[in-house]
Amino acid sequence: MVQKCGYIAIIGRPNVGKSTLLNRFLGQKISITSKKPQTTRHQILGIKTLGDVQMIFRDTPGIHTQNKKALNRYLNKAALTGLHDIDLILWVVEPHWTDEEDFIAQKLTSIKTPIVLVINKIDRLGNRNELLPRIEMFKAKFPVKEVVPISAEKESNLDTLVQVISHYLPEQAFIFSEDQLTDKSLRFMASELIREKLMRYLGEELPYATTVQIDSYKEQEHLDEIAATIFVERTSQKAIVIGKHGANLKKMGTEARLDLERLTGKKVMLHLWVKVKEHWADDDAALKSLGYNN
Ligand SMILES: Nc1nc2c(ncn2[C@@H]2O[C@H](COP(=O)(O)OP(=O)(O)OP(=O)(O)O)[C@@H](O)[C@H]2O)c(=O)[nH]1
Ligand SMILES: [Mg+2]
Repeated sequence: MVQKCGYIAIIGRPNVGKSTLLNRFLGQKISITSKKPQTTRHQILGIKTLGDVQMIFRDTPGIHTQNKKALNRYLNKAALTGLHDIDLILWVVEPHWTDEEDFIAQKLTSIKTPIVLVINKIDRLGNRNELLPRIEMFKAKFPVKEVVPISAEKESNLDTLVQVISHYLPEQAFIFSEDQLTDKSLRFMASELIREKLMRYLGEELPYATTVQIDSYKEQEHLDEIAATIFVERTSQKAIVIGKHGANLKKMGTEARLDLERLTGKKVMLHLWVKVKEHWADDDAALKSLGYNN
């Protein structure tokens, strides 16, 4: 049996549904998602082996044009590095073109890797007849190999997308074992699942002032014990994260713990602290110490 195997980067502006697409491909949540832009902050590999084809997906942070802080620069770099060395790029868009698509198009012109344009969220189009003109519009804006309309959330047309992807993968032996789902450690997953709750439950701006560090992760046979620190930039933010009588922290901690129990299949004890670290998002050294390494 000839095996096919290759790397596929999922790129696009923030909030278009890249991580949702990855999770739906894999049938498991390995990349966190939220209604807010800039949810993903790291490159995350998700591996799917289907018969004689192994697809190694790389989820990436949303590419954006407001380069305000060191963290923003880090995110764009994490999204755009390594695009030369892979087999296929899935450029995910919503059914309309924005300035950020222009910015991405410009970044992609010098890259030789084949690009498939994935129009996500087609469930939002009121009328199916709107789809064709939009596909034509995208093709006129940027020459791509193929355009595949999908809805990640409703899992529509994902089979077609998988077939298209397989076509671009080289014949070579699998790189990962067939049952491996991601390259990330439980420690990383724990910090991400906590950060997902911050993205989902804190107000509009506050999530961007937070990050999570795992202080210790003790794996035991029936129980994993995790201690983690949530960093914020100011004391006033600390109070909001904790909430009245600790209510916010408790709610977010419980949800993260339940996700972690689902992931590990064990009981989890999660200890959460909140600390102030000024300017962590605008300081390269601080970013590095918090695990943002390019
Ligand atoms: N209606 C609809 N919503 C979707 C679809 N796919 C994703 N979403 C929603 O879009 C929002 C953003 O999804 P994410 O997967 O976090 O987006 P992302 O592109 O990874 O975002 P960043 O990591 O911030 O770059 C979430 O609220 C998803 O539920 C879809 O097919 N249809
Ligand atoms: Mg994402």
